[in-house]
Amino acid sequence: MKTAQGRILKGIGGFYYVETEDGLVECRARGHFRNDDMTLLVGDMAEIEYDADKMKGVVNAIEERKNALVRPAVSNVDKLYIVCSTVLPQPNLFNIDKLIAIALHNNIEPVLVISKTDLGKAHSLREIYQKAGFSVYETNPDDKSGAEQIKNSLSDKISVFTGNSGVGKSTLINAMFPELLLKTGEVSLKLSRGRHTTRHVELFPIENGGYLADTPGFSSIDFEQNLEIEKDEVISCFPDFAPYISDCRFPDCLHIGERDCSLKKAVENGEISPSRYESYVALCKEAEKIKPWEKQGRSKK
Ligand SMILES: Nc1nc2c(ncn2[C@@H]2O[C@H](COP(=O)(O)OP(=O)(O)OP(=O)(O)O)[C@@H](O)[C@H]2O)c(=O)[nH]1
Ligand SMILES: [Mg+2]
Ligand SMILES: [Zn+2]
Repeated sequence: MKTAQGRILKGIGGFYYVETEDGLVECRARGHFRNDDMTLLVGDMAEIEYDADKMKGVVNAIEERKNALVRPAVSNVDKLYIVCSTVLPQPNLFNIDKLIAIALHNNIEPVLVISKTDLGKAHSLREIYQKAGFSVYETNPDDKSGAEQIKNSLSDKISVFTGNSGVGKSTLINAMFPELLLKTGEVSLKLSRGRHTTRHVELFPIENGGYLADTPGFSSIDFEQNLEIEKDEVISCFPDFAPYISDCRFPDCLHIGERDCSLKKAVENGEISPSRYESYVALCKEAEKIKPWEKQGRSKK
């Protein structure tokens, strides 16, 4: 038996596939993980014991996580690439803003990727998110430079691609790393929805260091994911609002119904995009509804 430390690259049917110097080792988790109600995640650094001839082993322990996302289920993430298409499916700004908030709350850098720029205009999306201070990339299959720029932004990090089913996550990853030969699927024209082609999260090592993850997409309807924070913390997930919130009349202003609110003035003046503000208000409302027992940070468990 050999011991090693390596990253979990995928997990399927109760097996975890851990990267070692000998290659990918198929591991089971020791029973105590189940007893502690702890699920291992793709992205975890695992301590394993394995038989190098059979390439099978067990995970004995995992290192403390930097962060953990629920959906997609992946840990130790540095950058979250939120992919949205100009059309087919239509972008949902609230879901984008929620994903950005989830990323920031977990100390992850959010990045916006606008796909299908051959089918529709990227301009208004780009403007909203560039103005808010985030990195924005554009891609389509005929534009090699977009994929190239994104590829150059990946090194030495764990980068996760998320977004609706059918926006083109796997297509983009194939454009950057053709050797991966990821499966892609047509979008249903009738429903303007993807077909959930990617079925599990998988991390791929990148030749110059770092990893990238393809993940299963969601549809706008089943995108249910709570931010799990207090109402007064939501504002910290909107760093673009920070310059505008010091002059409100009330020091504890939540910037929703109050008078003389400098954030609302910034929206009226066009300094903040109305959709960003609407998402903020909607997330505050959601935070109010979450029950206290749902808030217990699952993240670091
Ligand atoms: N015209 C156009 N089509 C694209 C573009 N990107 C992806 N597609 C097409 O969109 C469809 C869905 O692409 P996928 O890469 O499978 O989408 P996905 O985001 O991985 O979807 P899931 O795995 O279901 O989450 C495929 O038919 C792609 O060929 C693009 O930039 N322009
Ligand atoms: Mg896919
Ligand atoms: Zn205010």
